[in-house]
Amino acid sequence: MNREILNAKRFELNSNQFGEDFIWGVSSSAFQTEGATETAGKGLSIWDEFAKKKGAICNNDSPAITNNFYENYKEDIALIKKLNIPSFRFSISWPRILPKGTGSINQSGIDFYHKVIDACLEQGIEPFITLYHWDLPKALEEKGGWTNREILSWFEEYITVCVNEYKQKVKYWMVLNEPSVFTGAGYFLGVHAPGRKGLNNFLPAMHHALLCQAIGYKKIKAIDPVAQVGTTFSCTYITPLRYTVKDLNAAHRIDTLLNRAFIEPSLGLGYPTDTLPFLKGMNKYILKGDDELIKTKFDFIGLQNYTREVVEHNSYVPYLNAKIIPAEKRKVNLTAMKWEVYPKSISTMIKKFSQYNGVKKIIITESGASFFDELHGNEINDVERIQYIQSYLEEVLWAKNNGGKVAGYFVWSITDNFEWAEGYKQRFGLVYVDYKTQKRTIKNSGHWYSKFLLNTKKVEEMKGSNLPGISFF
Ligand code: GCO
Repeated sequence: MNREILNAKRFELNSNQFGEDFIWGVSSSAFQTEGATETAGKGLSIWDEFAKKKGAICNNDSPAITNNFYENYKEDIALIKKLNIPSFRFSISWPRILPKGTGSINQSGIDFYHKVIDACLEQGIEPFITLYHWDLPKALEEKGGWTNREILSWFEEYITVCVNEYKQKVKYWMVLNEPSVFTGAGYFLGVHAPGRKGLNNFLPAMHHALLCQAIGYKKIKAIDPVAQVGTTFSCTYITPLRYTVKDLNAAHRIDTLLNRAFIEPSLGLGYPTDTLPFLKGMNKYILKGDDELIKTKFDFIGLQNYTREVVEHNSYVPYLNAKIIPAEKRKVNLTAMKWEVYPKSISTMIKKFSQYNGVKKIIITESGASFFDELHGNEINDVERIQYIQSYLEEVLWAKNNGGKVAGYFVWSITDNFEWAEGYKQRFGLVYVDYKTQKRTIKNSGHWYSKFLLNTKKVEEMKGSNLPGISFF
Protein backbone atom coordinates (compact mmCIF):
# COMPACT_ATOMS: atom_id res chain seq x y z
CA MET A 1 0.00 0.00 0.00
CA ASN A 2 1.62 3.28 -0.98
CA ARG A 3 2.06 6.15 1.37
CA GLU A 4 -0.53 8.41 -0.29
CA ILE A 5 -3.31 5.85 0.03
CA LEU A 6 -2.14 5.02 3.53
CA ASN A 7 -2.26 8.67 4.51
CA ALA A 8 -5.67 9.03 2.87
CA LYS A 9 -6.76 6.15 5.07
CA ARG A 10 -5.21 7.80 8.14
CA PHE A 11 -8.13 7.32 10.48
CA GLU A 12 -9.01 3.87 9.10
CA LEU A 13 -5.68 2.51 10.39
CA ASN A 14 -6.35 -0.67 12.38
CA SER A 15 -4.15 -3.23 14.08
CA ASN A 16 -5.24 -6.09 11.80
CA GLN A 17 -3.50 -4.41 8.85
CA PHE A 18 -0.23 -5.41 10.57
CA GLY A 19 -1.07 -9.12 10.51
CA GLU A 20 -2.18 -11.47 13.28
CA ASP A 21 1.39 -12.32 14.34
CA PHE A 22 2.37 -8.70 14.91
CA ILE A 23 3.38 -8.14 18.55
CA TRP A 24 1.67 -5.27 20.35
CA GLY A 25 2.89 -4.03 23.68
CA VAL A 26 3.83 -1.28 26.08
CA SER A 27 7.16 -0.59 27.78
CA SER A 28 8.60 0.65 31.06
CA SER A 29 11.74 0.25 33.17
CA ALA A 30 12.54 -0.61 36.78
CA PHE A 31 14.31 2.54 37.89
CA GLN A 32 11.76 4.84 36.28
CA THR A 33 8.69 3.23 37.89
CA GLU A 34 9.45 1.06 40.94
CA GLY A 35 10.47 3.48 43.68
CA ALA A 36 11.45 1.47 46.80
CA THR A 37 15.01 2.49 45.95
CA GLU A 38 16.45 1.65 49.37
CA THR A 39 13.98 -0.84 50.81
CA ALA A 40 13.40 -4.60 50.80
CA GLY A 41 17.07 -5.38 50.56
CA LYS A 42 17.77 -3.49 47.34
CA GLY A 43 21.27 -2.10 46.87
CA LEU A 44 21.88 1.42 45.55
CA SER A 45 22.19 1.98 41.81
CA ILE A 46 24.24 4.61 40.02
CA TRP A 47 20.96 6.44 39.29
CA ASP A 48 19.96 6.49 42.96
CA GLU A 49 23.32 8.11 43.64
CA PHE A 50 23.25 10.47 40.63
CA ALA A 51 19.74 11.70 41.52
CA LYS A 52 21.05 12.85 44.92
CA LYS A 53 23.43 15.35 43.26
CA LYS A 54 21.93 18.85 43.43
CA GLY A 55 20.96 20.00 39.97
CA ALA A 56 21.44 16.61 38.32
CA ILE A 57 17.68 16.09 37.96
CA CYS A 58 15.16 18.72 36.81
CA ASN A 59 13.49 20.31 39.89
CA ASN A 60 15.75 18.00 41.95
CA ASP A 61 12.99 15.36 41.61
CA SER A 62 13.63 12.21 43.60
CA PRO A 63 13.19 8.63 42.26
CA ALA A 64 12.60 7.33 45.79
CA ILE A 65 8.88 6.65 45.10
CA THR A 66 8.08 7.52 41.42
CA ASN A 67 4.92 5.48 40.47
CA ASN A 68 5.60 3.06 43.33
CA PHE A 69 5.35 0.13 40.89
CA TYR A 70 7.01 -1.91 43.65
CA GLU A 71 3.70 -1.73 45.57
CA ASN A 72 1.31 -0.94 42.69
CA TYR A 73 2.45 -3.55 40.15
CA LYS A 74 -0.85 -5.49 40.28
CA GLU A 75 -2.89 -2.33 39.60
CA ASP A 76 -0.67 -1.29 36.70
CA ILE A 77 -0.69 -4.75 35.14
CA ALA A 78 -4.47 -4.82 35.48
CA LEU A 79 -4.50 -1.50 33.60
CA ILE A 80 -2.43 -3.07 30.80
CA LYS A 81 -5.05 -5.81 30.55
CA LYS A 82 -7.86 -3.25 30.64
CA LEU A 83 -6.21 -1.50 27.72
CA ASN A 84 -6.14 -4.75 25.68
CA ILE A 85 -2.32 -4.68 25.52
CA PRO A 86 -1.02 -8.29 25.13
CA SER A 87 2.68 -7.74 25.97
CA PHE A 88 4.49 -5.80 28.69
CA ARG A 89 8.16 -4.87 28.45
CA PHE A 90 9.73 -4.09 31.79
CA SER A 91 13.22 -4.40 33.28
CA ILE A 92 14.79 -6.17 36.24
CA SER A 93 16.81 -3.99 38.61
CA TRP A 94 20.31 -5.48 38.96
CA PRO A 95 20.86 -4.05 42.49
CA ARG A 96 17.45 -5.38 43.59
CA ILE A 97 18.64 -8.89 42.72
CA LEU A 98 22.36 -8.53 43.65
CA PRO A 99 22.64 -5.54 46.05
CA LYS A 100 26.42 -5.43 45.70
CA GLY A 101 26.32 -6.34 42.03
CA THR A 102 27.78 -9.80 42.61
CA GLY A 103 27.69 -12.41 45.37
CA SER A 104 24.77 -12.49 47.78
CA ILE A 105 21.28 -12.57 46.32
CA ASN A 106 18.40 -10.48 47.72
CA GLN A 107 15.52 -12.97 47.97
CA SER A 108 12.95 -10.14 48.26
CA GLY A 109 14.11 -8.96 44.85
CA ILE A 110 13.84 -12.43 43.36
CA ASP A 111 10.34 -12.80 44.85
CA PHE A 112 9.20 -9.39 43.60
CA TYR A 113 9.86 -10.18 39.94
CA HIS A 114 8.20 -13.58 40.33
CA LYS A 115 5.11 -11.70 41.51
CA VAL A 116 5.28 -9.26 38.60
CA ILE A 117 5.73 -12.03 36.05
CA ASP A 118 2.94 -14.11 37.64
CA ALA A 119 0.62 -11.09 37.58
CA CYS A 120 1.30 -10.71 33.85
CA LEU A 121 0.69 -14.39 33.09
CA GLU A 122 -2.49 -14.46 35.17
CA GLN A 123 -3.78 -11.62 32.98
CA GLY A 124 -2.70 -13.39 29.79
CA ILE A 125 -0.01 -10.75 29.21
CA GLU A 126 3.38 -11.82 27.78
CA PRO A 127 6.35 -10.49 29.78
CA PHE A 128 9.25 -9.13 27.69
CA ILE A 129 12.15 -8.54 30.09
CA THR A 130 15.04 -6.12 29.68
CA LEU A 131 17.94 -7.28 31.83
CA TYR A 132 19.82 -3.97 31.95
CA HIS A 133 17.99 -0.64 31.77
CA TRP A 134 20.75 1.63 33.13
CA ASP A 135 20.56 0.97 36.90
CA LEU A 136 24.08 -0.42 37.48
CA PRO A 137 24.78 -1.34 41.14
CA LYS A 138 26.67 1.53 42.77
CA ALA A 139 29.09 -0.99 44.29
CA LEU A 140 30.24 -1.96 40.77
CA GLU A 141 30.63 1.65 39.66
CA GLU A 142 32.96 2.08 42.62
CA LYS A 143 35.15 -0.56 40.93
CA GLY A 144 35.04 1.27 37.58
CA GLY A 145 31.60 0.22 36.38
CA TRP A 146 31.37 -0.22 32.61
CA THR A 147 35.00 0.96 32.20
CA ASN A 148 36.28 -2.08 34.14
CA ARG A 149 36.54 -5.21 31.97
CA GLU A 150 35.66 -7.28 35.04
CA ILE A 151 32.06 -6.24 34.27
CA LEU A 152 32.01 -9.08 31.76
CA SER A 153 32.01 -11.61 34.62
CA TRP A 154 29.82 -9.46 36.89
CA PHE A 155 27.23 -9.17 34.10
CA GLU A 156 27.36 -12.90 33.29
CA GLU A 157 26.73 -13.70 36.96
CA TYR A 158 23.73 -11.37 37.05
CA ILE A 159 22.25 -12.79 33.80
CA THR A 160 22.74 -16.35 35.08
CA VAL A 161 20.84 -15.65 38.32
CA CYS A 162 17.92 -13.99 36.50
CA VAL A 163 17.49 -16.44 33.63
CA ASN A 164 17.83 -19.55 35.82
CA GLU A 165 15.25 -18.04 38.17
CA TYR A 166 12.62 -17.03 35.59
CA LYS A 167 13.24 -19.24 32.55
CA GLN A 168 10.12 -21.39 33.19
CA LYS A 169 7.91 -18.29 32.87
CA VAL A 170 9.77 -15.85 30.61
CA LYS A 171 10.38 -16.52 26.93
CA TYR A 172 11.36 -13.07 25.64
CA TRP A 173 14.51 -11.35 26.86
CA MET A 174 16.36 -8.18 25.87
CA VAL A 175 19.96 -7.95 27.10
CA LEU A 176 20.62 -4.17 27.12
CA ASN A 177 18.59 -1.01 26.79
CA GLU A 178 20.22 1.47 24.41
CA PRO A 179 23.98 1.00 24.98
CA SER A 180 24.70 4.13 22.94
CA VAL A 181 22.70 6.26 25.37
CA PHE A 182 23.91 4.89 28.69
CA THR A 183 27.56 4.94 27.57
CA GLY A 184 27.30 8.24 25.64
CA ALA A 185 25.29 10.22 28.20
CA GLY A 186 26.73 8.48 31.27
CA TYR A 187 30.41 8.02 30.38
CA PHE A 188 31.14 10.70 27.73
CA LEU A 189 28.84 13.68 28.27
CA GLY A 190 28.32 13.18 32.00
CA VAL A 191 24.64 14.19 31.87
CA HIS A 192 23.37 10.77 32.95
CA ALA A 193 24.57 8.44 35.73
CA PRO A 194 27.35 7.92 36.69
CA GLY A 195 28.25 11.40 35.33
CA ARG A 196 31.65 10.54 33.85
CA LYS A 197 33.15 12.32 30.84
CA GLY A 198 35.62 11.96 28.00
CA LEU A 199 36.84 9.29 25.59
CA ASN A 200 38.91 7.54 28.28
CA ASN A 201 35.63 6.62 29.98
CA PHE A 202 33.39 6.31 26.92
CA LEU A 203 35.54 3.98 24.80
CA PRO A 204 36.05 1.21 27.40
CA ALA A 205 32.42 1.53 28.53
CA MET A 206 31.23 1.15 24.93
CA HIS A 207 33.46 -1.87 24.24
CA HIS A 208 32.59 -3.65 27.48
CA ALA A 209 28.86 -2.96 27.01
CA LEU A 210 28.95 -4.53 23.54
CA LEU A 211 30.90 -7.53 24.85
CA CYS A 212 28.30 -7.93 27.64
CA GLN A 213 25.53 -7.66 25.04
CA ALA A 214 26.98 -10.72 23.32
CA ILE A 215 27.80 -12.56 26.55
CA GLY A 216 24.22 -12.00 27.69
CA TYR A 217 22.79 -13.44 24.49
CA LYS A 218 25.00 -16.54 24.64
CA LYS A 219 24.37 -17.13 28.36
CA ILE A 220 20.56 -16.92 27.96
CA LYS A 221 20.65 -19.30 25.00
CA ALA A 222 22.87 -21.72 26.95
CA ILE A 223 20.40 -21.76 29.84
CA ASP A 224 17.23 -21.76 27.73
CA PRO A 225 17.82 -22.56 24.03
CA VAL A 226 14.18 -21.86 23.10
CA ALA A 227 14.14 -18.38 24.63
CA GLN A 228 13.79 -15.52 22.14
CA VAL A 229 16.68 -13.16 22.84
CA GLY A 230 17.18 -9.62 21.60
CA THR A 231 18.66 -6.32 22.68
CA THR A 232 17.58 -2.72 22.07
CA PHE A 233 19.13 0.15 20.15
CA SER A 234 18.27 3.82 20.16
CA CYS A 235 18.05 5.06 16.56
CA THR A 236 17.37 8.41 14.93
CA TYR A 237 17.07 9.52 11.30
CA ILE A 238 19.86 12.02 10.63
CA THR A 239 19.53 14.58 7.80
CA PRO A 240 21.96 17.31 6.67
CA LEU A 241 20.97 20.97 7.10
CA ARG A 242 22.18 21.73 3.56
CA TYR A 243 22.94 19.31 0.72
CA THR A 244 26.58 20.36 0.67
CA VAL A 245 29.45 17.88 0.81
CA LYS A 246 30.45 19.18 4.25
CA ASP A 247 26.98 18.84 5.79
CA LEU A 248 26.35 15.49 4.10
CA ASN A 249 29.61 14.15 5.56
CA ALA A 250 28.74 15.62 8.96
CA ALA A 251 25.35 13.86 8.87
CA HIS A 252 27.09 10.63 7.85
CA ARG A 253 29.40 10.84 10.89
CA ILE A 254 26.51 11.41 13.33
CA ASP A 255 24.44 8.66 11.67
CA THR A 256 27.42 6.31 11.99
CA LEU A 257 27.87 7.05 15.70
CA LEU A 258 24.17 6.89 16.61
CA ASN A 259 22.88 4.21 14.24
CA ARG A 260 25.81 1.96 13.18
CA ALA A 261 28.59 1.95 15.79
CA PHE A 262 26.69 -0.09 18.40
CA ILE A 263 25.10 -2.73 16.20
CA GLU A 264 27.75 -3.39 13.56
CA PRO A 265 30.38 -4.94 15.88
CA SER A 266 27.78 -7.46 17.07
CA LEU A 267 27.04 -8.35 13.43
CA GLY A 268 30.73 -9.07 12.82
CA LEU A 269 31.24 -5.82 10.87
CA GLY A 270 33.64 -4.28 13.39
CA TYR A 271 33.74 -0.69 14.64
CA PRO A 272 33.18 1.89 11.84
CA THR A 273 36.61 3.46 12.33
CA ASP A 274 36.78 4.52 8.66
CA THR A 275 34.08 7.13 9.28
CA LEU A 276 34.90 7.73 12.93
CA PRO A 277 38.70 7.52 13.36
CA PHE A 278 38.43 8.39 17.08
CA LEU A 279 36.99 4.86 17.58
CA LYS A 280 40.50 3.56 16.87
CA GLY A 281 41.15 4.53 20.51
CA MET A 282 39.14 1.38 21.28
CA ASN A 283 42.21 -0.71 20.35
CA LYS A 284 43.59 -0.06 23.85
CA TYR A 285 40.70 -2.06 25.31
CA ILE A 286 40.32 -4.77 22.66
CA LEU A 287 41.88 -8.09 23.66
CA LYS A 288 42.67 -11.04 21.43
CA GLY A 289 39.46 -12.89 20.59
CA ASP A 290 37.15 -9.96 21.28
CA ASP A 291 36.19 -9.78 17.59
CA GLU A 292 34.58 -13.22 17.99
CA LEU A 293 33.34 -12.68 21.56
CA ILE A 294 31.41 -9.53 20.52
CA LYS A 295 29.41 -11.28 17.79
CA THR A 296 25.79 -12.29 18.38
CA LYS A 297 22.93 -13.80 16.43
CA PHE A 298 20.00 -12.08 18.13
CA ASP A 299 16.57 -13.57 17.43
CA PHE A 300 15.31 -9.98 17.19
CA ILE A 301 16.53 -6.46 17.77
CA GLY A 302 14.53 -3.75 19.50
CA LEU A 303 14.57 -0.31 17.85
CA GLN A 304 13.71 2.74 19.93
CA ASN A 305 12.88 5.75 17.80
CA TYR A 306 11.36 9.10 18.70
CA THR A 307 12.49 11.85 16.38
CA ARG A 308 14.96 12.91 13.71
CA GLU A 309 17.92 15.28 13.93
CA VAL A 310 19.28 17.83 11.44
CA VAL A 311 23.06 18.22 11.32
CA GLU A 312 25.59 20.67 9.90
CA HIS A 313 29.36 20.64 9.61
CA ASN A 314 31.09 22.31 12.54
CA SER A 315 34.87 22.06 12.86
CA TYR A 316 34.76 23.24 16.45
CA VAL A 317 33.07 20.05 17.65
CA PRO A 318 35.79 17.56 18.61
CA TYR A 319 35.92 14.03 17.12
CA LEU A 320 32.73 14.58 15.05
CA ASN A 321 33.10 18.00 13.35
CA ALA A 322 29.34 18.02 13.28
CA LYS A 323 26.64 19.86 15.20
CA ILE A 324 22.98 18.99 15.75
CA ILE A 325 20.66 21.94 15.08
CA PRO A 326 18.18 21.95 18.02
CA ALA A 327 14.69 21.20 16.72
CA GLU A 328 13.27 24.16 18.66
CA LYS A 329 15.37 26.44 16.40
CA ARG A 330 13.89 24.85 13.28
CA LYS A 331 10.28 25.92 13.71
CA VAL A 332 8.88 22.38 13.52
CA ASN A 333 6.21 20.45 15.41
CA LEU A 334 7.73 19.55 18.80
CA THR A 335 6.93 17.30 21.75
CA ALA A 336 7.39 18.52 25.34
CA MET A 337 10.95 17.10 25.17
CA LYS A 338 11.56 19.57 22.29
CA TRP A 339 11.99 16.60 19.97
CA GLU A 340 10.66 17.05 16.44
CA VAL A 341 7.57 15.01 15.55
CA TYR A 342 8.87 13.33 12.37
CA PRO A 343 7.07 10.03 11.62
CA LYS A 344 9.22 9.17 8.59
CA SER A 345 12.12 8.72 11.01
CA ILE A 346 10.71 5.39 12.20
CA SER A 347 10.13 3.94 8.72
CA THR A 348 13.57 5.12 7.59
CA MET A 349 15.18 3.41 10.59
CA ILE A 350 13.22 0.17 10.05
CA LYS A 351 14.36 0.08 6.43
CA LYS A 352 17.96 0.96 7.41
CA PHE A 353 18.31 -1.79 10.03
CA SER A 354 16.41 -4.29 7.84
CA GLN A 355 19.24 -4.07 5.32
CA TYR A 356 21.65 -5.84 7.68
CA ASN A 357 21.66 -9.60 6.83
CA GLY A 358 22.32 -10.32 10.50
CA VAL A 359 19.07 -8.64 11.56
CA LYS A 360 16.38 -11.34 11.51
CA LYS A 361 13.46 -9.48 13.07
CA ILE A 362 12.82 -5.94 14.38
CA ILE A 363 10.47 -5.02 17.20
CA ILE A 364 9.86 -1.34 17.92
CA THR A 365 10.43 -1.64 21.67
CA GLU A 366 9.92 2.06 22.33
CA SER A 367 7.90 4.70 20.51
CA GLY A 368 5.94 7.51 22.12
CA ALA A 369 5.93 11.14 23.12
CA SER A 370 5.84 13.50 26.05
CA PHE A 371 3.29 16.30 25.97
CA PHE A 372 2.12 18.70 28.69
CA ASP A 373 -0.92 16.69 29.76
CA GLU A 374 -3.70 18.43 31.69
CA LEU A 375 -6.15 16.63 33.91
CA HIS A 376 -9.65 18.07 33.52
CA GLY A 377 -12.00 16.29 35.90
CA ASN A 378 -11.27 12.67 35.09
CA GLU A 379 -10.06 13.18 31.52
CA ILE A 380 -6.78 13.94 29.80
CA ASN A 381 -7.49 14.78 26.19
CA ASP A 382 -3.98 14.15 24.87
CA VAL A 383 -4.92 14.38 21.20
CA GLU A 384 -1.31 15.24 20.22
CA ARG A 385 -0.13 11.88 21.61
CA ILE A 386 -2.89 10.05 19.69
CA GLN A 387 -1.86 11.81 16.49
CA TYR A 388 1.82 11.07 17.22
CA ILE A 389 1.23 7.33 17.73
CA GLN A 390 -1.12 7.09 14.73
CA SER A 391 1.30 8.87 12.39
CA TYR A 392 4.25 6.73 13.53
CA LEU A 393 2.18 3.57 13.17
CA GLU A 394 1.27 4.54 9.61
CA GLU A 395 5.00 4.69 8.87
CA VAL A 396 5.61 1.36 10.62
CA LEU A 397 2.90 -0.20 8.44
CA TRP A 398 4.38 1.40 5.32
CA ALA A 399 7.83 0.01 6.22
CA LYS A 400 6.35 -3.42 6.94
CA ASN A 401 4.61 -3.43 3.56
CA ASN A 402 7.81 -2.36 1.84
CA GLY A 403 10.33 -4.94 2.97
CA GLY A 404 10.92 -3.86 6.57
CA LYS A 405 11.52 -6.76 8.97
CA VAL A 406 9.30 -5.15 11.61
CA ALA A 407 7.29 -7.60 13.72
CA GLY A 408 6.08 -5.59 16.70
CA TYR A 409 5.42 -2.23 18.33
CA PHE A 410 5.59 -1.24 22.01
CA VAL A 411 4.44 2.20 23.17
CA TRP A 412 6.70 4.05 25.60
CA SER A 413 5.19 4.08 28.23
CA ILE A 414 2.28 2.57 30.17
CA THR A 415 2.33 5.17 32.98
CA ASP A 416 3.99 8.54 33.36
CA ASN A 417 7.30 7.91 35.12
CA PHE A 418 10.70 9.30 36.15
CA GLU A 419 12.22 10.55 32.89
CA TRP A 420 15.89 10.35 33.96
CA ALA A 421 17.48 13.82 34.20
CA GLU A 422 14.10 15.36 33.29
CA GLY A 423 12.47 13.89 36.40
CA TYR A 424 8.64 14.07 36.50
CA LYS A 425 8.36 17.12 34.24
CA GLN A 426 7.96 14.85 31.21
CA ARG A 427 4.91 12.63 30.84
CA PHE A 428 5.15 9.76 28.30
CA GLY A 429 2.41 7.54 29.71
CA LEU A 430 -0.81 6.27 28.20
CA VAL A 431 -1.88 6.54 31.84
CA TYR A 432 -1.54 9.74 33.87
CA VAL A 433 -0.03 9.51 37.37
CA ASP A 434 -0.83 12.03 40.12
CA TYR A 435 2.41 11.64 42.07
CA LYS A 436 0.88 13.12 45.21
CA THR A 437 -1.95 10.61 45.44
CA GLN A 438 -0.59 7.84 43.14
CA LYS A 439 -3.98 7.96 41.36
CA ARG A 440 -3.89 6.59 37.84
CA THR A 441 -6.09 8.13 35.11
CA ILE A 442 -6.21 6.57 31.65
CA LYS A 443 -5.49 9.28 29.06
CA ASN A 444 -7.49 9.45 25.83
CA SER A 445 -4.39 8.02 24.11
CA GLY A 446 -4.71 4.96 26.35
CA HIS A 447 -8.36 4.61 25.38
CA TRP A 448 -7.41 5.08 21.72
CA TYR A 449 -4.68 2.37 21.86
CA SER A 450 -7.09 0.02 23.65
CA LYS A 451 -9.73 0.44 20.92
CA PHE A 452 -7.05 0.18 18.21
CA LEU A 453 -5.96 -3.20 19.59
CA LEU A 454 -9.44 -4.68 19.87
CA ASN A 455 -10.17 -7.62 17.52
CA THR A 456 -6.50 -8.54 17.23
CA LYS A 457 -5.99 -12.30 17.68
CA LYS A 458 -3.64 -11.89 20.64
CA VAL A 459 -6.17 -9.75 22.46
CA GLU A 460 -8.86 -12.36 21.98
CA GLU A 461 -6.48 -15.01 23.32
CA MET A 462 -5.52 -12.74 26.23
CA LYS A 463 -9.15 -12.06 27.10
CA GLY A 464 -10.06 -15.68 26.71
CA SER A 465 -7.43 -17.37 28.80
CA ASN A 466 -5.24 -17.22 31.82
CA LEU A 467 -2.80 -19.65 30.27
CA PRO A 468 0.80 -18.62 30.86
CA GLY A 469 2.29 -16.84 27.88
CA ILE A 470 1.20 -16.39 24.29
CA SER A 471 3.72 -17.51 21.72
CA PHE A 472 4.40 -14.78 19.20
CA PHE A 473 7.28 -16.19 17.15
C1 GCO B 1 15.35 5.87 26.47
C2 GCO B 1 14.95 5.00 27.54
C3 GCO B 1 13.63 5.33 28.17
C4 GCO B 1 13.20 6.79 28.10
C5 GCO B 1 12.33 7.02 26.88
C6 GCO B 1 11.90 8.48 26.77
O1 GCO B 1 15.13 5.48 25.32
O2 GCO B 1 15.94 6.89 26.77
O3 GCO B 1 14.86 3.66 27.11
O4 GCO B 1 13.90 4.94 29.48
O5 GCO B 1 12.45 7.13 29.24
O6 GCO B 1 13.04 6.71 25.73
O7 GCO B 1 13.02 9.28 26.67
